Amino acid sequence: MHAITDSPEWKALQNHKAELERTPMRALFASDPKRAERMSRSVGPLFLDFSKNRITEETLHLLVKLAERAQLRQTRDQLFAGDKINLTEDRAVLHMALRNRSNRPMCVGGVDVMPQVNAVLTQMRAFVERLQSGAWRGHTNKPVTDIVNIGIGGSDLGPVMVTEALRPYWHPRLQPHFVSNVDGSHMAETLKRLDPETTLFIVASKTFTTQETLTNAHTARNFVVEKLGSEAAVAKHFVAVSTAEAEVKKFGINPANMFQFWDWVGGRYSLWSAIGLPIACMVGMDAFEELLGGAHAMDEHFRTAPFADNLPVLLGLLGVWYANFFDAASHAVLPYDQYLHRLPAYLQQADMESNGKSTRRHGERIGAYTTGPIIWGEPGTNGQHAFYQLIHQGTRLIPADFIVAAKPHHALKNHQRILLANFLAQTEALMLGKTQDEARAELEKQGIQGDRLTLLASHKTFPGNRPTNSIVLDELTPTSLGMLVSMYEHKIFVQGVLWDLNSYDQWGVELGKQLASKILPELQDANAPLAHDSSTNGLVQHLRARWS
Ligand code: G6Q
Repeated sequence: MHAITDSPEWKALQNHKAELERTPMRALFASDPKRAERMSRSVGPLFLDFSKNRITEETLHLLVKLAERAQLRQTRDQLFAGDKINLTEDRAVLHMALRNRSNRPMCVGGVDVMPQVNAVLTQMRAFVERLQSGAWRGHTNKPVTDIVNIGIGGSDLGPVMVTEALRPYWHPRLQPHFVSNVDGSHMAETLKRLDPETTLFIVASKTFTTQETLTNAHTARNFVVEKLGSEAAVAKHFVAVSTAEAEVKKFGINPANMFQFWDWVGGRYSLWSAIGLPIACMVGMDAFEELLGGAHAMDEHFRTAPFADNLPVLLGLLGVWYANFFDAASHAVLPYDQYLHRLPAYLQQADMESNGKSTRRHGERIGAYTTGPIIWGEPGTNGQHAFYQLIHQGTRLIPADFIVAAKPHHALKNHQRILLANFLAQTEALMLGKTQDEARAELEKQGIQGDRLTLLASHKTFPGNRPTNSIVLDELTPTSLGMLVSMYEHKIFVQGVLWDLNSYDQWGVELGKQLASKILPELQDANAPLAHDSSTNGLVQHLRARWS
């Protein structure tokens, strides 16, 4: 099969880029007072202004043609139809069914999955209501005050990110904790602060075989049994979320306390499933269902809106534009919202695990183009005092998404005004830059002259023309958050289609799972023979001598 880079649409974009290079964004704005109006779109409470990008209407038109060439429409239809588009794992990709609030049938292998989805939602509601009301009691008959989610990767990052984002909705009696790392300090530090009598552990693992999660879960189990003096306590202090009932039973958790999901839900797309249980415990089932509703509204938009008005399609195409035509190696996610402080880490997994690949769907190696960018970021305004220097004046082009909620959850109006002013000022400055003449004029006003003026003017010049998307939520609510996350999930899908990737497997993750289990016995037995490279052998010996 031909690579997308051989298509006339790709060539047309290359030529167009060469032409466009002569016109900076500054000039595009100056020549068209309606630019922002024409390059903004709303879906419910989510507003996207993508006018501060190095594009014209022609660019958009050519990018949409590229999407057509890549068969985006057909692949999107296959996705929603439950076709097994995850070819290497022979699975459908249907996390949209988990939040399908319309309840129209969605099928995998000809079977409507909605009844199972709704049954688990009902089970979750009953559990969450008992937990929040205090009806669920621990072994010593006390209500739960602390919830510890034990999971890693997709069974951790989504729940943490959303739970943190929805902090204003937390139940007042409950505190969440998330233990993911196998580094014992993560569990040890968490357990130090917990009373076993009032703690509930949620063991979250799709496969229920992940070494880190099972190690942490066994440690937590020992803690409960030891402190409460009875194996019977496990039933009151442990629930599981998994696709693997037999493994859950083996661990000793009663299947009645197990919340199920299915193999057509990828780990990093699973926060909408029972993997979202810690979220629901903290914010309540109504708010959790609002989160699902927001994501569903974005699914419907993605499924039906024309490409030129379709937020995930637009964001996906803009990403391709910079990654492939401007050689942008990374993409920054900059939430101007402290509640969204884990969004960059969450999107790092969602995007990089999905599109960090170099094999095409049918097995050909990719040589002629780059795929998924490095995703990174931190909340603003903190980032401004750290890495924004490089975004403004570095030699690399770093497209960035700026995300903000107009209405805050607090009453500190002055803080919000300053936050919004910074959000606006940064995207404006990145677009406009500052010419050498402007820098000189500013310095002259301060009375600086001669060689010093020349030196400072060149250091205080900003190239500008640096692209940003502005994403504005009316307010950070379960609904708008659901929309935001679903928008990014579909953006990732769009890019995967353009790059001809299977965005839904993760062989790099599986490799990590295999490798450590090979070396583990060599740390358990100090005399085990070593047959690695000299560096690894040396490190094993170095560690053996210092540890245990
Ligand atoms: C996500 C990945 C990976 C996975 C973890 C945890 O898409 O597959 O991050 O979520 O490795 O796996 P389990 O849920 O099976 O423990």
